[in-house]
Amino acid sequence: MKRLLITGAAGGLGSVMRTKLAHLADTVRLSDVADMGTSASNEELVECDLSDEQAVNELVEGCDGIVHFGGVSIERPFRQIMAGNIHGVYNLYEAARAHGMPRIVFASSNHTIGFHTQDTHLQADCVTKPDSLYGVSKCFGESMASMYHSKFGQETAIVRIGSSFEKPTNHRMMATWFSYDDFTRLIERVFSVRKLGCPIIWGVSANDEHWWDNSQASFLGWVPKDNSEIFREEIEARNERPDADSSQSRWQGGHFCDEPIYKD
Ligand code: NAI
Ligand code: 15L
Repeated sequence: MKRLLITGAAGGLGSVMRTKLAHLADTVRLSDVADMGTSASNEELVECDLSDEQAVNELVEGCDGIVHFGGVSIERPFRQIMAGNIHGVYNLYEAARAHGMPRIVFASSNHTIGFHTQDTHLQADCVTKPDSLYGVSKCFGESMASMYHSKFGQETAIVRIGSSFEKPTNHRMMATWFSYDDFTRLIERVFSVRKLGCPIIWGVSANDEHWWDNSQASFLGWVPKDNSEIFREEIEARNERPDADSSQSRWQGGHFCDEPIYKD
């Protein structure tokens, strides 16, 4: 494609993926409210607050694909979540509608289903059970993707990311870890299949411990390759196993289930 937009480019995933996804487009447009560093020769940097409707409209113009990482990524007061994840997602989908409906990868989260117990195996069409205002905002994003698909034909890959970091850092992440390379290969498939639609895909590697079944997204031809087991010794040496009745052991969303409602 000619131009790929990556929002949230200053964040943990954005700063890794700006390099890993560079081969997908002639130009990669990067946006964030935070500092994105210096641009490589194939990059355009655009400072943009996702809650600014006009700015997002201009940001999306001329883009053939979007990887939407931008927004609040943990539990925060509602005002912040509303700006980044509610207004921000509305602005993104309206801008996409105005500019030829480029295919979108929406970074959703396991916190949409965090209050399912860890002994439950879930399909993509399971009932949501958000564990936080943050999780609720990601349910909103998933619903926006679905509505814009049904009404206008906008295509989105809704990726319910588990824990996408360099490596797992606790016992829960043995089941939720999603390697950067598996995520990269998933995004490559999303932009190469002829017809995408609006599937929900569990963003998780091929971990021995697992709670999520991706068979409903098998049409993508994406098969994760990495496995958190290679980190097992390190995890067990560094972390005590949490009590069986703690949120870390009981709920899929782990400690997000214990978060209070934060006030400004
Ligand atoms: P992050 O917090 O490191 O990056 C998010 C970026 O969005 C930040 O650079 C921040 O400045 C930017 N941002 C926040 N509000 C904004 C606004 N109003 N306007 C413009 N930019 C704004 O998060 P991370 O880990 O890189 O995650 C990326 C996306 O993936 C997030 O949407 C997160 O919710 C989602 N996700 C990540 C997971 C992970 O394991 N890394 C797991 C599940 C979901
Ligand atoms: C998320 O949704 C967060 O954005 C990320 O920071 C992690 O907390 C991840 O979920 C997780 O559940 O490990």
